[in-house]
Amino acid sequence: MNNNFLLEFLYKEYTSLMNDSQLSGLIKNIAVSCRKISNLLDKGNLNNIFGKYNKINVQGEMQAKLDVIANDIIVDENNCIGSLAGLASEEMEDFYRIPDDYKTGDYLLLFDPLDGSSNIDVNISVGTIFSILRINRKINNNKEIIINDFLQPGINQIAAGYAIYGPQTSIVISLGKGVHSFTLDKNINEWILDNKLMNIPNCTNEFSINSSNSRHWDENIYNYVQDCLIGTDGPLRKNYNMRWTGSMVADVHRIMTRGGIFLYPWDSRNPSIPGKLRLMYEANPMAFLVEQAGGIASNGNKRILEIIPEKLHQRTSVILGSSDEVNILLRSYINTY
Ligand code: P6P
Repeated sequence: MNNNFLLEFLYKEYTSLMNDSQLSGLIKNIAVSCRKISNLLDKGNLNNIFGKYNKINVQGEMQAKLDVIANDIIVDENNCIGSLAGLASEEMEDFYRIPDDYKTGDYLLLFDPLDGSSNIDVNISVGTIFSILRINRKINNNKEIIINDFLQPGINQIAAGYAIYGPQTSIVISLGKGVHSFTLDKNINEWILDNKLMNIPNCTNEFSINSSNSRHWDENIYNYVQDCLIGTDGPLRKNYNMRWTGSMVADVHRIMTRGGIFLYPWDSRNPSIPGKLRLMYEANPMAFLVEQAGGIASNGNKRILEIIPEKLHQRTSVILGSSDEVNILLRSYINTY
C-alpha cells in the first residue's frame, strides 16, 4: 500500500509535515487502517463478521463484532510505528498505553473505529472518526502518559478526519489549513484527491435530527424544528428537507459536501448528560473539520472546540453545519441564556 498520492498532497499543503516523520507516518497508517476496514466491510457478512460481540462497552452499548475488529485493526496498525504516546477509543474503557518494548512518539490518537455500526447489517454507510493531539511534554515531563494528557480541548487538535465506508470509501482530513477529501481507488490501492478544499455552503434547507426524540427536546430545538416543518408559512420563510441516517459520519459528510444542519441535542431522556455523542472522538474531530470548512459547531452555548474535557468518554450536545442556519438556532439559545 502506497498512500503516496495522499501524503504527497499533504506534504505540498503542509510543508512542515515533511519534517515530521511521526505525524506523516501516523496519517499514512491511519489511511492503511481505513483501507483494511473498508476491504472487510466490502464482503458484508460473507465472513460471518456481522452481529453482536455480546459485550457491553463503556458507552453502555452492545458491541458489534465489527466494532471490536475495527478497533483492533487501528490499534495494531498504529501502536508500533513510533508516532504515538497512546491511543483512546470509543470501544476501550481506558486509554491504551504503548507497550514498553515499542518505540513511543509525541502524538495521541483518539478514534471511533466504526461509527454508526448499528447500520452495518443493513448496508448503510458507516465510518471511522479520528482525532490527533500532541502530548504536552512540558506538563508530562516525559513521564508515563496519564489520562490528563488526553483531556485537551478540541482547539488543540493537530489533525482530524474521518473515513466513510459508503458507495465509495473516502477519507476527509484537515491539518488546520482547510479540509481535503480523497477517494480510495482499490484498483491501484491509492487515495486519490477528489476535493482539494471542502467548503460548507453558509445557507441550507436541509436539517438532520432524530425526530423520534422530539417530545424530549428542549424548547429551542423543538421550536426550531417546528419552524422548519412549517416551511414558507413560518418565520424561516423556506421549505426544508430532512435527512437522518443514524450514522454521524454519513450525515456530516453530506453536510461537508452540500451543506445542512446536524443536531444531536441534549434531551430529557437522560437529563444529567449533555447529549448522546462523545466529545473527544466524535464531536471534536467533526467540529474541527466543520470549522475548517467554514461551518459552525456548537454545543448550544459555546464552540465545541472550546469545551474543556473532564472525562475521556464524556458526551456533548452537537449543533453543527451551515453557518447561517446554525446561527438561527444559536440566537434562540442566546435569548434563553
Ligand atoms: P440514534 C451512532 O450510534 C451514533 O453514535 C452516531 O453515529 C449517530 O449520529 C447517532 O449515534 C445516532 O443515534 O439515537 O439516532 O440511533
